[in-house]
Amino acid sequence: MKVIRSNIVIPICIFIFAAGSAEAASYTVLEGGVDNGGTVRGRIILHGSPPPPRMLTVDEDMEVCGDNRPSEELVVSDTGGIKNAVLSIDDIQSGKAWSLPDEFVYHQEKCKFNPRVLLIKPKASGVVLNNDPVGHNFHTISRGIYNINKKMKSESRITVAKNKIRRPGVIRVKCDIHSWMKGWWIVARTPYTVLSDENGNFSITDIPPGIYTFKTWHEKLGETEQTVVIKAGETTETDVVLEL
Ligand SMILES: [Cu+2]
Repeated sequence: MKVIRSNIVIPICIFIFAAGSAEAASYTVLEGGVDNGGTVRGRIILHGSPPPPRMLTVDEDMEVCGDNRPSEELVVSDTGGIKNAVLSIDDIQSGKAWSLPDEFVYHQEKCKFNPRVLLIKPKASGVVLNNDPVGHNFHTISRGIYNINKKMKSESRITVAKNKIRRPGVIRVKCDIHSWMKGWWIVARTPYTVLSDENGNFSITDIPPGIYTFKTWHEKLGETEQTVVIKAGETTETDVVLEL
């Protein structure tokens, strides 16, 4: 398999919270899948040494929530790989089937959102669980994608009905009782949307050949875009280096 490598250093100084255009064409799944598609893979890497994790003060419900804890806003491996970056190609109108579920599950456990970054299929329904024996106040912030601000009793749930999440984009999640609780919901535009793993690795497969915009998003490091060329049956290797 031919591998095309491009190493790109992109300094980041702007944090863009909102998602891009709301009015892109909707995505169509090709029956029979993508024949002889290409792959883009690589690593998301932090430039330089990571700072020590910021410590979060746990000052409510400590008997359930536990002690002060390191923030997970920037998780970097020993070799500099960045976890929980979102990599996507949004400008594909038709292609492979979705692997994200039609119904997502989101947890609050020991006063922490799990997972920290959740990928969601457009128009998916879902459930938010409070698994803790204390109350939370589940609060989402977005530009009209899905906004809710609701008290949750201990061991309770909120149901998110189908179509309540209106469009792709970024939704910030917080708890108003426990100020350290933070999370993100990323509503994908296409199935060509993945998270980097704990070593910063990612792989997006079955891409129809073409020239696309390859996007990265990270909650702390912001957004980048670059052009990626996908050839039939080939792998394009792209490492993205982000700066604090
Ligand atoms: Cu809470």
